[in-house]
Amino acid sequence: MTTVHERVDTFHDNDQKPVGYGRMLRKEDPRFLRGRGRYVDDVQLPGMLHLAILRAPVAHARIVSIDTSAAEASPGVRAVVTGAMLAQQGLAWMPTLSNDVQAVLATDKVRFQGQEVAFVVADDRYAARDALELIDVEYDVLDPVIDARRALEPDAPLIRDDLEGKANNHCFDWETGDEAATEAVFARADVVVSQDLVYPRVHPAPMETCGAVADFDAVDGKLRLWSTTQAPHAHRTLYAIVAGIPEHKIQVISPDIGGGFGNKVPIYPGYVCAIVASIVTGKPVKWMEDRSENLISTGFARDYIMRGEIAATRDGRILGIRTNVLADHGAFNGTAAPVKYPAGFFGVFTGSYDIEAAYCRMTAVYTNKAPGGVAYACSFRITEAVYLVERIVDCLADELGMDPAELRLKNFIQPEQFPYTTKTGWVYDSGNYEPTMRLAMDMAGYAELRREQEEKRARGELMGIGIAFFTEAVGAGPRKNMDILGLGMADGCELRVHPTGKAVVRLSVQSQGQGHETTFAQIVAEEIGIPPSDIEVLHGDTDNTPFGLGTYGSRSTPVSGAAAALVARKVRDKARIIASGMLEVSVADLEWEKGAFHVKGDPGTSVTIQDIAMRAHGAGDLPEGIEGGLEAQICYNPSNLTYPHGAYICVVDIDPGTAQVKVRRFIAVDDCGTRINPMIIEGQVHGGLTDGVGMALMEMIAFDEDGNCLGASLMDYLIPTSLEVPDWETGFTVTPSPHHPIGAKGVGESATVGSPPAIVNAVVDALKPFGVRHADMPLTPSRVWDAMRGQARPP
Ligand code: MCN
Ligand code: CUN
Repeated sequence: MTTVHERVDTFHDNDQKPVGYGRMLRKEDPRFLRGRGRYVDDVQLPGMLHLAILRAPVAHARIVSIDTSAAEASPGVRAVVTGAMLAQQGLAWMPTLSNDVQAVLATDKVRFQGQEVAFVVADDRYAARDALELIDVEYDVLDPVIDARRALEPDAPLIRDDLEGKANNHCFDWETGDEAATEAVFARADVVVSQDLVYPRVHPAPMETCGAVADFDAVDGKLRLWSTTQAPHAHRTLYAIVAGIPEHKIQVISPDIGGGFGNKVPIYPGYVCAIVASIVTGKPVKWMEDRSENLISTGFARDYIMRGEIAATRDGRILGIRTNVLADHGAFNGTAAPVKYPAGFFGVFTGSYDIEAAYCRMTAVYTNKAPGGVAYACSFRITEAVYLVERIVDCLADELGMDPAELRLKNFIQPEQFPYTTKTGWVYDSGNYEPTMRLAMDMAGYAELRREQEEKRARGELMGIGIAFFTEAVGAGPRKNMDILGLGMADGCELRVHPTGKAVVRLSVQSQGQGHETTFAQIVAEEIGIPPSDIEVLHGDTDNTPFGLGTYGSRSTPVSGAAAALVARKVRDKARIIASGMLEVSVADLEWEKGAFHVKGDPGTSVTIQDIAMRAHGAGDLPEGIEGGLEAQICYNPSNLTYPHGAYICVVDIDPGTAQVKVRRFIAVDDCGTRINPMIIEGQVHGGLTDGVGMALMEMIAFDEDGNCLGASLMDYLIPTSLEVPDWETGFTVTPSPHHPIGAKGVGESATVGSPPAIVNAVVDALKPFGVRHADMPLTPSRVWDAMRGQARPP
């Protein structure tokens, strides 16, 4: 349900009008809706073999011996490979995206349940899986470290004894802000509130699991790899570095992807195993993990234990925010984040507020759990940061006896303060927070909701209203301070207009369901007036697209979107010169009107972009110095991130008898600057809000004390369905980004970032009559029940 009237052109693309931004059905949907998507598992190559991975049954153990003889003798088996065999080729370990190393196959120890130990290549998937059962591994089981707090105890078992000189489970320390200045504002504050918070380990759980088909051609030395990757170019460079195969001999193809949500950013051992298997057997090899493998071994998200502190004056002026974080990185630091940001963009934990000082100290540890860390629509850890600040602001409101909306409105960064440099050094490009907040309050009928709540409380009914306001930093990023493994975070784009005026635009980013084939065609259409249906978007194939770092951190629109607009403008500039020749006037005498140039003051004398395309390729002279063809390419280096914001309000009812939380209403007002396709934006927001309900109320990857993963299937790892979510009420404001060529900001992760604190704030608000000030996610009935009874279960 969209409650706010929109002033955007609604159009039908099949009218073939020169159009750009606006609602438009997705060009990719006809194939998806008809089951014609082409996913990695749809790739079938002649003679293709199948690979299955043997995984560690325990969380921490020394490998004593591995006997593969029975497996090798099993029918249909072509090869059985262990870590020791990979070690002989120097391939047992690979670099992670955070300058750590990760075992491709374990050689010395297994360090988390589900870790890759050996693989079998066989004629079919069944033979491969059957043979796994025949591999005999003897383990010497060690005590595991499951709790991050335990990891730092002096007598804790050492997990990373592979790292030279490593004597403990410490992964990294990081700090940001000014400790002394923060200390000073805390010392003079009237009110200081602190709260311990846990953002539990969750998992993106995309519909399609991870997989790859590797095809190494020994004759031409070329490796073709179809894989579920959100960043095909970055992956190719890493394979080139690890395997020593030059980049022009590697083609990474990322076909249709059934959801990524950050899960498909890292390089997984399975991809490398498939490559090795193809080289060893000389055949194409497919590896597709199953759901349990995906849940236990691939990139998790969050797992932050946080203490938040907030200092304020008695009348509600926020002075400072301080936080201490213990980050659980699992067995290997496989976090995907720019090198200089080991904690991702957590530094934006000062939120949307104009405060005097801030400080964060973080310690990250290794534990016997799967690696990962940055995934699940996290905007590089902004999810954790926004949860922290929006929870402690609510705790402060509670302490001050102030309305949480009023407290936020009182402390917002003001529109004239932008660009605003936060106390941790982030430069927010633009924002206008109060109208966004007011719109959400109007849509919710905030005052009326509070009255209703009062009446219900008097009757003993439990109703809660929760607010969250967020600012995100998306569009990584300026190359001066952002790179992943030395690769600057820029993106290329190439646009070619064919003689008949149809076009193809090639991107370095890769859609996992966000609708890029539609929205990038719209960006180009807006600039050169060719209808989106005449513009083909190509992505996900390194041989056919320009280099760039890929899709995550909601960076496609901020970075590639800018590239697409600018490359189209380059083409238009050339078209203008050709038009001046065709109309025999000077360039200065031409006026552009979407899709055509006409002579100033004479709209009847014009040439369309299609006419120009034909002339660019056809017979007849071109103006002096102009080459034939109509195409351009660009590499876009963003000067800053973009900072979308939003105001979310959640209304919950809690059954006092069962402690079941029902999200009755959810109002989401998002500001992502210029909106390219409002329908797609709404879809992104709906999806993210649903994720938020999952995280706030249902989802958690839990472990028992031995390190057994208790969330290894969708029976145990609960994700929301349409039954658990309300009809979303969405609205928007538009504050363009001043440095982005079309003023657009990212939106793909906004709702996942903003919704969990709104829901938790609503639940805590509902539980106020019980004196509850905080309860940790996921707020399952048992946790809510415990909170009502004044107990807290360990996370
Ligand atoms: N958009 C728009 N106008 C804007 C901003 C965005 O019309 N001002 C459109 C874009 O054109 C694009 C979509 O919204 O079609 C998302 O754009 P953007 O915010 O740039 O995010 P990305 O395209 O980079 O997508 C990445 C983001 C991330 S990081 C995760 S995680 C996530 C998300 O997208 N994973 C998703 N949304 C997802 N949606 C689907 N269906 N599947 C996933 O795996
Ligand atoms: Cu953090 S999940 Mo998205 O950036 O691919």
